[in-house]
Amino acid sequence: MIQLSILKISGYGPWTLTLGSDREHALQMLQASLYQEIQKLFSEKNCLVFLNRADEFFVVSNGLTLEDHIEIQKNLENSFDMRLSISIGYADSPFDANLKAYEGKKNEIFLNKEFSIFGFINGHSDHKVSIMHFDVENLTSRRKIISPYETTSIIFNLYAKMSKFFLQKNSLTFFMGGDNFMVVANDEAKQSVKNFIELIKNEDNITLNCGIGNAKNARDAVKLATKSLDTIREIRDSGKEKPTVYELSC
Ligand SMILES: Nc1nc2c(ncn2[C@@H]2O[C@H](COP(=O)(O)OP(=O)(O)OP(=O)(O)O)[C@@H](O)[C@H]2O)c(=O)[nH]1
Ligand SMILES: [Mg+2]
Repeated sequence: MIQLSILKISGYGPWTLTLGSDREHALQMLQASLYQEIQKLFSEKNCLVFLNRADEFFVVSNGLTLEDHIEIQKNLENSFDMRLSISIGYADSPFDANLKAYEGKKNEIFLNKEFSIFGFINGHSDHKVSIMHFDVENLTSRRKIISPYETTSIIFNLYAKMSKFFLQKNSLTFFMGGDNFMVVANDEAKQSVKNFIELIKNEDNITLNCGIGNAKNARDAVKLATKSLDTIREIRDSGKEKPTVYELSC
């Protein structure tokens, strides 16, 4: 079971227009500082925030109650002039949790009207979260022969393929920076990882490594996913044959 909280800036589009046309630098600074604060507030509560198109944020919020969300809203209201809505959903698959959150907002199902919180909440639970951390093998050596922008183009093409592939498995992919991607996964996605790695090897000649982490909250799952990825590197660097996928649970 995954609980997702989707934060969106309220009335952002019309408000940006009020800044005039010399606004892009200001919007970029605002979005970056908003992301910093949101990641800080949620990670302190053992969640992890995934940046979605810069003005929207997906939080894997397993274990978080309505009171926790209200506390975060109060903090954000103190720090920023703008308001954010939070849509919460939970389901067996990450994609369905996103649908529930969407439905809650669309149908104006309020969990708390004063703080613009919509949807359905599971709160305290001991269901598990699975995160897959993907990384390109030896991107550094490619960068020696491919220019920075061409490298970006390759990474974004990979992102598009990964998002499409894992959406078909009802899972959600996010780009984390560099050559790193994380998938908020269900069992179906985990079972298809080797197929995806093989597909990308055949189509694009890119080798991917994948660390998987399973835990009761997102931050622990991400920690274990990254630890799994680092374990693949350690096995490789010790000269032994490395696995392409490694999984840890707690
Ligand atoms: N978001 C995120 N970015 C990372 C992480 N580790 C590295 N990076 C980024 O990824 C880039 C590439 O680093 P690596 O993946 O370690 O380099 P590599 O040459 O591909 O080496 P291997 O992955 O070990 O084969 C770095 O410049 C960072 O920008 C991480 O844990 N999270
Ligand atoms: Mg890499």
